Parts: sequence; C-alpha cells; structure tokens
Amino acid sequence: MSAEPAPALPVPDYGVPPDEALSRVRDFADCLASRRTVREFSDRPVPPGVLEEALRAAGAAPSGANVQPWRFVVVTDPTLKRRLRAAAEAEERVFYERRAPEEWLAALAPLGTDASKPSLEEAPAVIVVFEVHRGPRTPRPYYVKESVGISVGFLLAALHRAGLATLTHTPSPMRFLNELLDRPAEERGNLIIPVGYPAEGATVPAISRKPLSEVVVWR
Ligand code: IYR
Repeated sequence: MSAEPAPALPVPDYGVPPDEALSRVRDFADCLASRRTVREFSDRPVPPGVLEEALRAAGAAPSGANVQPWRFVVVTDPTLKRRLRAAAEAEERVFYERRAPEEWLAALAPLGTDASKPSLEEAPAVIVVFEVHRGPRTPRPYYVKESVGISVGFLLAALHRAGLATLTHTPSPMRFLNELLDRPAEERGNLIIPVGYPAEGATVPAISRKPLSEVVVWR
C-alpha cells in the first residue's frame, strides 16, 4: 500500500449549467419521492444489464479512505432464493413472536409486516449487501456502516430510476447469510434487497413523509 498522495486529476465536469440546476434537482427529487418500498413482486424478469448498471452506481459511492467496504451478492437461482427465504423467515419468526418488544411491534403495525417474506423467493433477483470488515484478504475499512449505507442509497436510487421496485429487508441476526451464500467471516450481512416489478394489484400502505419544515433546520 502506498503512503503517498495519489496523482491529482482535474474535477470531472458534471455537465449541468447553473441555470439548469433547479430543474435537474427537482426532477431527481420528484423521481426519488415517488419511490415506495414494495413487498409483493411479480416474476417478470429484470431487463438485461440493469442490475449491473445499478450496482455500478452503488460502487460509485464515497467510502471511508476509499476502501469501498461493500460486497453485493446477487441471488437469482430459484433454489437458493427458496433457501434464503426459509432461513430469513426462521429468524423473523423469532423476532415477531419473541424478540421484538411491544413498542417495536406497534411501530411496525402501520406497515403490516410479519415473519412471512415471499418476496425473497418471488422477486427475480435478491441483492444481499455485505459489509467487508478487516480480514486475511481485506484491509481495515473505516466508517463501514456509513459507507455501505450511502452505497445502498445509490443502489436504491438507481434501481428506482430504472423503474424497478425494491424492498429493504433486515432479518437479524444475519450470520446465516455467510454460510448460505458461502461468504467469508469478514463479510457481514447488512441488508437484503429483493428487486423486480410489483405484483399485479400490489399495494403499499397509506403512510406519508414528514414535511421539509420538520426535517430541515436552516441557520
Ligand atoms: N426485520 C423485520 C422487522 C422490520 C423492522 C423494521 I425497523 C422495519 O421498518 C420493517 C420490518 C422485517 O424485515 O420484517
């Protein structure tokens, strides 16, 4: 590993003149504001190349010391998806039936979630996101959760822009993913993301976002 600064390059031109900044950011915000977490998927395939490009967007995220401490395992094999579903549902049953405090279950009630996770089998692709920690083959990363979180944000935004539905699924603990997907111990499950098109007639809960005035403070 070099202890020298990397050679300097000019900043790339983003190609947006200031008089287009507002319309461009508004279009982007409108696009992202229309995203909804979807829990019912059709088996309609993802158009070729879309997952690769979305993952390229994810890999473009900034990360602590540019270590890029993420790994994306794309599961499309039906047998593996079935096993993933079974293992995740086993964890989720413990969560919903025993581990979750009443307060947590009450917070989830409006979403209508339970231990049943058919999307893990029904979506054409399931992206399993891992954090890559220090190991025999990997350097020490920094700000892993922040870096992986930003990367997942890029991924969800890119998939949404491509017209695909996503679900951010968080079975806990996620250790079962290492054995199931044959990943080394330094990789730790962070998130499971079913990707595809919504099932016909799929619905989303009527919940709303906080107004900007509640989430932003100007000083
Ligand atoms: N991990 C569970 C429970 C769950 C937790 C939160 I916080 C949510 O926003 C949604 C679900 C599950 O995936 O069902």
